[in-house]
Amino acid sequence: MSTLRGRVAGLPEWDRCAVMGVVNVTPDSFSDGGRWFDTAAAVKRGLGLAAEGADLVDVGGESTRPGASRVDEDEELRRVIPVVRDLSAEGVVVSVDTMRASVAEQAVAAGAVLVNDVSGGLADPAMVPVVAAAGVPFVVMHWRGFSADMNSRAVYRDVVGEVLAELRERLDAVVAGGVASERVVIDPGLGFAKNAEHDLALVARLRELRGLGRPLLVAASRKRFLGQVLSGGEGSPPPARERDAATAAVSAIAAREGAWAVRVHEVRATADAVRVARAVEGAERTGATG
Ligand code: PMM
Repeated sequence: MSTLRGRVAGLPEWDRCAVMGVVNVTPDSFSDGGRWFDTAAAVKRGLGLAAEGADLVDVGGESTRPGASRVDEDEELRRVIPVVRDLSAEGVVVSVDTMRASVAEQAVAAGAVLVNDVSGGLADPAMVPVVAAAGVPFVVMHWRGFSADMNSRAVYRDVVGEVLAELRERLDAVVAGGVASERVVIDPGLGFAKNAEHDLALVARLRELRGLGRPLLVAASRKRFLGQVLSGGEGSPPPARERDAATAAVSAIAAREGAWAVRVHEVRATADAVRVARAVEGAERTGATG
């Protein structure tokens, strides 16, 4: 099934959908903000996620929740770099979640092996050249603009078709900019300039995104669309921290649809979900008749 999932040059290969645990070193991230807002606590959290089964740990210092304003560069560096350094030194496979080339560059120097840019290189013109020069894998997410006003850009006639076309354009641009295509991961950017209906359509049709020929990262964890699904559109949605079972359900779906990795805040249930998906894949392959 690795043909379905694809391989990312420069990273370990897992025999199932990989689990990326999230450490947001921010005071305001919508789902876990504030809890890991100092280096020691963030490192401890990252090690805990790895112990629970995270294959990679994604460290970010800037909240991208809808309406969020930007953090300044020095502050982002101060939050992220020591956490990347300490986790890498402990043998954790670290990715850095940043839209800034300077942060990506210093994080790679501190041990990060993957750059996860929610803007797909659009926010900072220096990002693609930095990633190309560093020779590290790069996550290109579907993005239509900064969080402050992204909800106004959630307008589509055919969300899957448009996300596919816009991702293809970014993929071509980053490859033209010198990033090896074998190192590019694509991501539909659930919740970024998308409403719940858009997010669900994308989850339903993940397989079509695999048509871009690159491994797929899916990051549904605790997002608004899950809150809306759980509230049934009535009453207030459950708080972010009560959306982990729903997140694990999406992880199982994504793994079955051939996602290369899922990015989650709570690792344990998703680590189980991707293993169940692998076992089902195995049964499918051997054509077990029971
Ligand atoms: N979402 C968030 C942050 N980073 N990275 C990728 N590749 N894809 C995403 O969808 C994504 C991301 C926002 O969620 P958080 O604040 O809960 O981490």
